[in-house]
Amino acid sequence: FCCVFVGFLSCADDRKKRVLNFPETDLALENMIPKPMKIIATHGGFALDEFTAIYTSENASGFPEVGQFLADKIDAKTSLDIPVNVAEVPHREGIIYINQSDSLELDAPEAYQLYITADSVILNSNTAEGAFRGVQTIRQLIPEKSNDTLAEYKVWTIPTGKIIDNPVFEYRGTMLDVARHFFSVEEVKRYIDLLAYYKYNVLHLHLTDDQGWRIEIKSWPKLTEVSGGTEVGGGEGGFYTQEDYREIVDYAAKHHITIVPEVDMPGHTNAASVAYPFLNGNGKKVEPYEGIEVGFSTFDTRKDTVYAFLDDVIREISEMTPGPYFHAGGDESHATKKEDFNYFVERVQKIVNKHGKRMIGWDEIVTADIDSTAIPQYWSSGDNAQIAVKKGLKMILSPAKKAYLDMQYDSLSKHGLHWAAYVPVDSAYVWNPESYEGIPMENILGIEAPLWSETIENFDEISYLAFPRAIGYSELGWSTPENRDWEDYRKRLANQAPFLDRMDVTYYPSPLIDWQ
Ligand code: TNX
Repeated sequence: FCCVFVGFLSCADDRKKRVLNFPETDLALENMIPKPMKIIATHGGFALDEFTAIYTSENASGFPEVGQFLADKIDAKTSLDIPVNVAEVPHREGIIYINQSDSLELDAPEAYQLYITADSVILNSNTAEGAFRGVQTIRQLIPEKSNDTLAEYKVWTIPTGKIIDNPVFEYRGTMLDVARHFFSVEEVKRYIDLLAYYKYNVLHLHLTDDQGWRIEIKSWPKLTEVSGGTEVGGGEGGFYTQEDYREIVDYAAKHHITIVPEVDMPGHTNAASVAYPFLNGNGKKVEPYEGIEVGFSTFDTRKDTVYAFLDDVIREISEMTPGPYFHAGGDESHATKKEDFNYFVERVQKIVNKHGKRMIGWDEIVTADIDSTAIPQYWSSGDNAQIAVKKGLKMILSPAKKAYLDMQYDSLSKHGLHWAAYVPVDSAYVWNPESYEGIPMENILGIEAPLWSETIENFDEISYLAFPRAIGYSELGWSTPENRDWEDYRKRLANQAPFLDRMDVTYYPSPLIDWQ
């Protein structure tokens, strides 16, 4: 009745003031992935509804953007239009505060604390990055469906309590091979949307291989003019202009995700040599290649012109890449003599460092005389991992038989390979990066799940191989071993289905999971 005379807001305000009778909640039983470090439930409810507003620290860099990101995601999920940092909104209650704070229980760049009471949600973090991770937790706590019996308006109940959270590993990545098959900027953005929700912080792009070169280099234009147009199986390929690449980097940065660019060398370089034959070192005539064999190509490691070329390539890519890493490949260089390989890796590391980046390389690089800033990525050789330990290096764990997203789930899988193993959803989850093959924790920077694309060529096929396994790797990278348990995980995973469906992700419906 009051609405008619004094307007909608004051009427709504009267309704809101009624105490809502929430059914008992349990924050500790929510389906959060990755599982937060510490959860204390207080069994009440916070009403996310049309009266909610978001306020952030306004002078702390990146915080207002994190607040707006949350508002946009709430809108996508609930159609609520939540104002962010709007001064005079009368009668708002049930506020979400996102505060910059340097007095957290944990002093770490991605740490956050979340206090949820009936009146407010308070998210504290020292950095916008930490706040962004905390926002993903809030997103995951918002139920898919509103409760329409609590009040005359729709209410999404967020369980009350406290969460203290921080990741175990500082590097939590996945890799997308855009060389074997090309994926568009839009497809990469969709992938980033999904990774961000599970608190990944790195996306490694495998930009070059025998079958194609995907990144424009202004000083060597034929790389993409000639070798951007080929891919596995004879499709049309594609490549990122420098503007496209910057767009991906910016989009990732808005999701607090670092792009790691990879130029794979000295092997896996047939496409580069097709464009510029002087690079070729295998003594054979180079032809475009659309098969999936590996190990036949190599740069000529003893020519100074090859290093002049690489200086340009690494400089141009590094200039567009704000993150600290440059991945120089180094795997399966079977057509390169051992001493040439080591010489090559040593010279390339100097070029990478000169352009301000830390070099990552596949585990084979450990035989070269690399310095302590180099990061081997363990994919197949336990011996190489032990050499890395002896050299005191930090490494990235991507053991193929556990962490390769392109491995088939089982012999019936529609896509994927199985040279390392079949990797069903439980096998992908049940292992400990903290104690893998006796590698000490201090030698592990983090984990990464690579998605090679010989057998996939569109987003649905990415989805089939990456999901749900990528969700499990996010938990292996973030959550403590005490907080990981297959039986508990498989229930939480089952409850990701509504989110994945809403995002149009055609995940593999593993029979090990009782999908909701
Ligand atoms: C091995 S893993 C490769 C890739 C293939 C992949 C397929 C690695 C460093 N090299 O060239 O795409 O197997 O699973």
